[in-house]
Amino acid sequence: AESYLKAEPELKTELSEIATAMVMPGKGILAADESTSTIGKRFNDINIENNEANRKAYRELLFTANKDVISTHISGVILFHETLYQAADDGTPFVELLKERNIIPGIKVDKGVVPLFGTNDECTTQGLDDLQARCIQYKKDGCQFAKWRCVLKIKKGCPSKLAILENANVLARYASICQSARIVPIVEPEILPDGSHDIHKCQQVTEEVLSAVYKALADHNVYLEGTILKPNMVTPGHSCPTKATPEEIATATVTALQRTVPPAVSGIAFLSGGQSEEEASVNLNAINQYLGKKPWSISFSYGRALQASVLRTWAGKKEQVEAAQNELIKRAKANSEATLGTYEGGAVGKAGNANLFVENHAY
Ligand code: 5MM
Repeated sequence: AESYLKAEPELKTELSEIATAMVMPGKGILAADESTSTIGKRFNDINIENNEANRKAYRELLFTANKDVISTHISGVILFHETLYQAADDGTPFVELLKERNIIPGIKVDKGVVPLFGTNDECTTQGLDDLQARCIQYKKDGCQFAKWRCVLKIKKGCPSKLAILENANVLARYASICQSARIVPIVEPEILPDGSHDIHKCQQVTEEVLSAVYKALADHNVYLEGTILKPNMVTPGHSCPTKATPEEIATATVTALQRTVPPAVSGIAFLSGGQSEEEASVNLNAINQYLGKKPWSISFSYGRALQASVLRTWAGKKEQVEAAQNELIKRAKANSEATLGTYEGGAVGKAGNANLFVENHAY
């Protein structure tokens, strides 16, 4: 107990410093942690074979985009296990490439979603068993933060109380283990956009889910200043006939967060959830422009909304690498401005307003 008390202030300082750097105004996170099967789906769209060499070439493209520009807009990158141990063609480990760019390496530590037996196709996320040992190793290997994604669904009778409680608890247990290994947990309870529900329903469910998550984090003694929340924006369901403006999305999203996320939390980094690249930027900008109480830094942790144009432009061709990197820079800059509420719109890339929605994105 004595050593715990002695270590505690230093651990807290370390965690809150990492978390603060991850959501520094003007910067956000590139979610490049697609598991092998998920990157396979992205590669399939551009007719690329899903093999190790192609996965490495693609991630090298991302991490070697113009050094000065990328380090101004991107604070951290979430990696998949395989990527953490890969190196560029010239032998430089990817982790070193990121550190040279002042980008914090992070790691996806969940092992994917699994069904919750006895529910209406709801799920939980696995990966707790050896998590402590993995986190200790990842910290040694340069990772300062981790990510764990849980998935909740809106449909008749869902999300159930069981799904809400189970996912809140597993996120809290994950967060506690990460912090014990000096790793900042990104807590991601994603409510999928599938469905025809309206924005009010999404807001109500988001509030219910987030309050359960913060109750569980408190029960598990998680140090909130050393955490980042990665939530969905509050939007109408994907097939809802009534669309919402960025201002309506901002109002509903910030209201839900105000009601449920303690001010102690260092930052909020939204997922893009199948929004088009431009929508994800414009909505984040509207959220940051929204006049109202926002005691956290509000940023992005986008996967599809930072990579769709990059993938389409690259299409596996060496001669397209630079053009693809420029697409990444374009999106990173737009989202960087959106964290400051100064994005004026119009930085449309190759994927433009293309809908990046993937049905039942639960993998
Ligand atoms: C980048 O995709 C992440 C990894 O997914 P899998 O573990 O299922 O392969 C995913 O968790 C992602 O970080 C979040 O869904 C946010 O990404 P989007 O595309 O919604 O911004």
